Amino acid sequence: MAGSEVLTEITDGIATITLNRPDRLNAATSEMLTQLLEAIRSTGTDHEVRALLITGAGRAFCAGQDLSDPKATGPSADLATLIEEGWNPIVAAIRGLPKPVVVAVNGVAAGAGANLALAGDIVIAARSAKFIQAFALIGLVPDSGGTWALPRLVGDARARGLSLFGDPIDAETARDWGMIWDVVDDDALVEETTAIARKLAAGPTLGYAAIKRAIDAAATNTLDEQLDLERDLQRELGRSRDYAEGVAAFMEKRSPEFEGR
Ligand code: T3D
Repeated sequence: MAGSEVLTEITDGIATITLNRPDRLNAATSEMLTQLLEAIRSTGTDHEVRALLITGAGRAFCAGQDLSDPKATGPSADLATLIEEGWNPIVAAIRGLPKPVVVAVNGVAAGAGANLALAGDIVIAARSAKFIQAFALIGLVPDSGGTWALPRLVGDARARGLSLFGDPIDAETARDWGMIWDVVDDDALVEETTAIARKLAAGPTLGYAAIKRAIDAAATNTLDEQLDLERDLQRELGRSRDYAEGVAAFMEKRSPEFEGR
């Protein structure tokens, strides 16, 4: 499948979605955001797909909103509409997707591009990648979930510093601060992230969906509510074929063959 600005390829249960405006560092136009949302939604409902892998073409992951788009900066620009119709549904779709989303940050991730990356479940950056909360540099507030995700990931002090200064942080600092899962050498990024996506695509998809849901719910639940949610999710999972297979494989001392149901 191919839109011109977002490419989608499905192989071995993995949908690889590539942001594809490399000459603009994959800065997003409204058209690109529409294509990205469509790619996430359609692969999300495709039963053959059990993991998503999002990356960027060329030397950048994504430089955020395309600032040369008159819709973003012209006299009639309505940033709320751009965010409401463009970035917000994408972040919500990734967070709410009942499948694991791996993000391969192949280069700089700036502005909404950084927060798009942070919406993923497992974020792996190339060693040369950088994360920039560039918003304050142009008089804006971090969007696309940045003010929600950053304090949770790196704590209040670092979230404020990153947002107020807009300085780049390198991939190793992002990992050491708990912003992302791991860093790999640039030339190993594709291989490593594909291996991770492959492992997740062969895993217990319903269980993964429940893990995503429970961890997200913990952001607002009380402990009692969370205990109830875990109980309810476990009740459902206890009836799944993958649970039966997981237990059988353990007892038989073999690797499980999960089907995602
Ligand atoms: O505005 C709204 O709609 C509200 C929503 C806002 C969400 C946001 O994302 S706001 C934040 C927008 N993004 C930024 O402010 C980042 C802007 N880009 C940069 O700061 C730098 O380009 C980078 C730090 C990302 C990379 O720097 P560098 O030196 O590696 O590359 P470069 O030379 O700056 O960029 C290469 C080309 O990409 C260049 O074009 P040229 O000179 O070759 O014709 C540059 O203008 C273009 N480019 C990079 N980012 C954007 C962009 N063009 C349009 N929009 C961009 N965001």
